[in-house]
Amino acid sequence: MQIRLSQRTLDQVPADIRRPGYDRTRLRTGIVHLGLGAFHRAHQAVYTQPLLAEDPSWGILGVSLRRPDTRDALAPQDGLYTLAQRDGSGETLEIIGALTGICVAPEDQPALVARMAHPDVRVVTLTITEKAYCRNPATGQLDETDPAVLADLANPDRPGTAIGFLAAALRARRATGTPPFTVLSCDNLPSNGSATHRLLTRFCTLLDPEFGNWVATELACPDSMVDRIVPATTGADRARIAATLGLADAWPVIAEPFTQWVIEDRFPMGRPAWERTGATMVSDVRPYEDMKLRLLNASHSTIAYLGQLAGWETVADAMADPALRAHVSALMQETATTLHMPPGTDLDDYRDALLERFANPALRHLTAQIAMDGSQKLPQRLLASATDRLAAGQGVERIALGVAAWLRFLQGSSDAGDRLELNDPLAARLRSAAPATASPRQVLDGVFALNEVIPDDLAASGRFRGAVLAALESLTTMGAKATLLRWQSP
Ligand code: CS2
Repeated sequence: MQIRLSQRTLDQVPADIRRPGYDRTRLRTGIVHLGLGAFHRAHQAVYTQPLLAEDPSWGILGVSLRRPDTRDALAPQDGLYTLAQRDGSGETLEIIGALTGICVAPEDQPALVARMAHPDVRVVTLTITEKAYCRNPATGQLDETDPAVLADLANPDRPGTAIGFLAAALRARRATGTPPFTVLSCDNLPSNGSATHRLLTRFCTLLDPEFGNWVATELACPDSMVDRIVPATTGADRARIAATLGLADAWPVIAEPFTQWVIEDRFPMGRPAWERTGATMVSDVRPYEDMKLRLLNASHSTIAYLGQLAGWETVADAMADPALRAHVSALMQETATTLHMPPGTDLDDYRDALLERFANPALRHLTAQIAMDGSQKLPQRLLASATDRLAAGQGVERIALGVAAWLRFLQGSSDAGDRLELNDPLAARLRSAAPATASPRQVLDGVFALNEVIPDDLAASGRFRGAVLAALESLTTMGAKATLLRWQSP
C-alpha cells in the first residue's frame, strides 16, 4: 500500500508542487466552515491559505453536517489534501493545509456549538447547498413546517441543521458577552447573506423573540458570489494524483483554473485579507450574483436536464454538440437582458469565457451531479429571469426549454429509455406530479400546481405556460437532440 500524504510525509512531495508555506502548528481557528465539501476545499480554503503565514489566526475548522466520510479520509492526513487544477493543457497540483481540524456535527453537537462560540472564531462560512437553508424556494421564507426545523426548535442544544447550529452558537456567545461572528454564505442563492440573515433571525425569533431581536440587530451576514467549477472526485483522479505525488491522498479535489469570489465588505469582527489573494471586495454583490446565477448556473441546469435526456454524461460532452452549444449561447442572450452587468465586466467576454469553461475537456462534470435538487435551484437560475422578461413584454422561449427539460427529466427516463434518478428534497411530490405516462399538459399542470417551486405569477402566466408547454411537447415527441436541432435555425 502506498504511503499516505500527512504532515510527516509532506517533505516527500515532489519539490515543484506548492505546499503550505507556514508553520501549521501555529494555526488557530478563526473560521468555522459548515459544509466541508469539495467546493469549499477548492475555493475559500485556497484563498485563505496564502494569508496564514502572516496571520495564523485564520485557520479553518471544517464541519461536515451529516456524513463522516471527509473526516475519515482527511484525519489520517492531518487535514492535508491536494487541489488539482485541470484544463486541456494539463494539471497543476498544490497541497492545502488551511484546515485546523474536521468535525462531524451529529457526533457531538454541544462540542461543536462550544467551538463555534469560542471568541477566536470571528467568521463562520457556509457551503451547505440550497436545500440546507430550510426555506421555501419559491418565497425564500423559512419553511416552518420542515421537520428538521421543528426538531431543532424543540431541541435547540442538539441541533441538526446549519441554521440550528448557528442559532445555538450565537445564543452561547450572547450568554458570555461574546460578540457574534460574521456569517458568510458561499452558496448559490440570490442575496445569500440577506437570505441567511432573514432565515436565521426568523428561526431565533421562534426560539425566543428577544434573542431574535438581538440577532436581527447585531449579526452581520454579508453577501458573496463564489464561482469555480468543482466536479466530484473520481477514482481515476485519486490514482493519477497519487502517481504524481508519490503519496496516496484519499480525497483530493479537482477544479478548473478559473476562480472568482466577490464579497460584500462588512465584517465587524475582522476578516482575512482575501483581497490580497484574488477576492473582490465590494459594497454591492447583487450585480455579480445575478450575472452568475442567470448566466452560468442557468446554463448549467439547462445543460444538465437536456444532457440527462439526450444521454450526455458530462457538461463537456453536451457542449461538443453544436446545437446544444448554440442554445446555451442563445439562452444567455435571453437572460442577459435582465442583468445590470457589474462594473468592468463585459457581457460578451463573460459569455464566451463561460462557453469555454463548460467545454473544458479535462473536467468530468457530470450532468447528473448538476441535475440534483432542481426544485431548489430553478427559481433563482431560470425562473427569476422569466419573471423579469415577461414583465418587460419579452419572450421566454430559451428559458422555457430548460424548464421543460426539467419537467421531462422528472418523468424519469431519458430519450433512449434509460432510467433517470431524481435526487431532490421534493422528489416524492415531484414524481407524483409528473408520472412517466402523463401527457405534457398534465405534467405542466401538476408541477406548476405545487407552490414551492414555480412562483404564483409565473404559474398564472399564459405566455410562460404556453412556451413551456410547446417545448415540453417537442421534447416528448421528438427528444432533446432533435428539439435542439429544430431550435438552432432561427
Ligand atoms: C452547478 C454549480 O452543481 C451545480 O448546480 O451549477 O455547482 C456550479 O458548478 C458552481 O456554481 C460554479 O461556480
